Amino acid sequence: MATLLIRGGTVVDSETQYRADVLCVDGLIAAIGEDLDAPAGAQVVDAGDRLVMPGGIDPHTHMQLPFMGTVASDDFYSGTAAGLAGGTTSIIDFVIPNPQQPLMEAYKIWRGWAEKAAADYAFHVAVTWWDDSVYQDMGELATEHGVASFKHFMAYKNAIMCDDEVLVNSFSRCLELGAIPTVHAENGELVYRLQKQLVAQGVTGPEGHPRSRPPAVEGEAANRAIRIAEVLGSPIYVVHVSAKQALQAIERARGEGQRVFGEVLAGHLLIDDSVYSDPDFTRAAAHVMSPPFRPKAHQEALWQGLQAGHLHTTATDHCCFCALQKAAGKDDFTLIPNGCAGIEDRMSLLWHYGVGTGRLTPSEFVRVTSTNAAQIFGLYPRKGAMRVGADADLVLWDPAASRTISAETHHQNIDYNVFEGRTVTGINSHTISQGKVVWIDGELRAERGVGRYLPRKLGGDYWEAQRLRKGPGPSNCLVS
Ligand code: URQ
Ligand code: ZN
Ligand code: ZN
Repeated sequence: MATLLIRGGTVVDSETQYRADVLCVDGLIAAIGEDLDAPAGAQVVDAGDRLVMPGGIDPHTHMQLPFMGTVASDDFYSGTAAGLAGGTTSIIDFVIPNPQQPLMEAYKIWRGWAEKAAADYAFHVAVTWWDDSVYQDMGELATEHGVASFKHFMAYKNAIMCDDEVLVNSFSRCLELGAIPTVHAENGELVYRLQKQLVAQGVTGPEGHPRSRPPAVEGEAANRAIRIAEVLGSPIYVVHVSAKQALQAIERARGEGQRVFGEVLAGHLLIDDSVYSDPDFTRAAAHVMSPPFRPKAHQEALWQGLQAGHLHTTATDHCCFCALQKAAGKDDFTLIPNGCAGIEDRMSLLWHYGVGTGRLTPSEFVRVTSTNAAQIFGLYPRKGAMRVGADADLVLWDPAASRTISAETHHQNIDYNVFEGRTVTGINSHTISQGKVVWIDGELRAERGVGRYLPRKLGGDYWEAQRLRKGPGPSNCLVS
């Protein structure tokens, strides 16, 4: 029986903070209280002046994703291990079937890949095409495998892009199942047209990437997806909101009582589009991801959206491609594999730039790095909660300690770090996963294959609330 007692810390959850010991037995939180006794044989960690918080949940990663002719360089072991090093103890990754590929077939392939994970994981499953078999597979995935969210790429024409027919069919199916639809909101037709125009004008470098995906391209798609969900009466979650225009679409809908959730990446909160003007191809290409990093004004708007509660989760979209892989687009930016890393640095970045500046309280930090994602995606209170019976996934947080981010020292399997050189104050001295210390003062003790698949709860409070509402518009819903 593995027993760990974390003594003398300050527990921080999504609501409050208080001095308490935390006892973990066999991977679960067994007790939280003052002056707990250490059972015989227990490992005791003295928390000192540190905080004890739920381990981070990153609701948006792509470990070893086959994409744009290559495969993301962090796999389910190395990527989750890097997450543990930075205080993230669960991920929600993506099964992305090729068009015409059965969803169940793709799901089984991804499940196989994930068996090497060092931390717990769940999957959003992408709906990239439609016919009755997709309808059936969504039902099996939801009811038999606990897939409580389905992804829709509105970008990536001629690859995994969904048209409105797929969106309408799939959102309707999600509502029937009590699963939440999520969207990558960029108008893929516009991107395609702008890419062709730019290349024809001789713009082939990474500077073409943001010009082919201006903020309006994201704003249109976000609004369209939100309106479709409104008419169908389904909640909706917009991933990697990067532009004011998309945030405004969310704010409007939420102001009218529609259930819309937003996600923001650490990268989009901190990095602006000047990175694409770098004359060095490798450095500029390292920042090619979609949606792209935006002009400065968008970052402040995103912080305000996070503080105002219109953006609910922070993520990384961790999707690593090394310089050699990015070089595929040396002569044509549309061929640069899209994606950046972030899983190891998200927690410290959000603390340093969020709590450290007064934008977020410690409890709000817990909400946006862990609890909200758990509640939206059906993992709460197993994950994201400081309560007896929850998984013992925790971080010991030292608000006074600092580290400097660098590809030289990070554990991510990529030769570049988009946060290179930033010194952050507020780091995890320990990470506890399944009740075991897997990170302690710079030593990573990740174990290959101990990560578990997380089936998730369907429906939830907002489904019941949704069902009670009648009539057209946001209150409309398919009452069974
Ligand atoms: O679009 C995504 O979320 C995947 C393909 C990762 N790449 C990216 O640029 N965001
Ligand atoms: Zn995306
Ligand atoms: Zn993604």
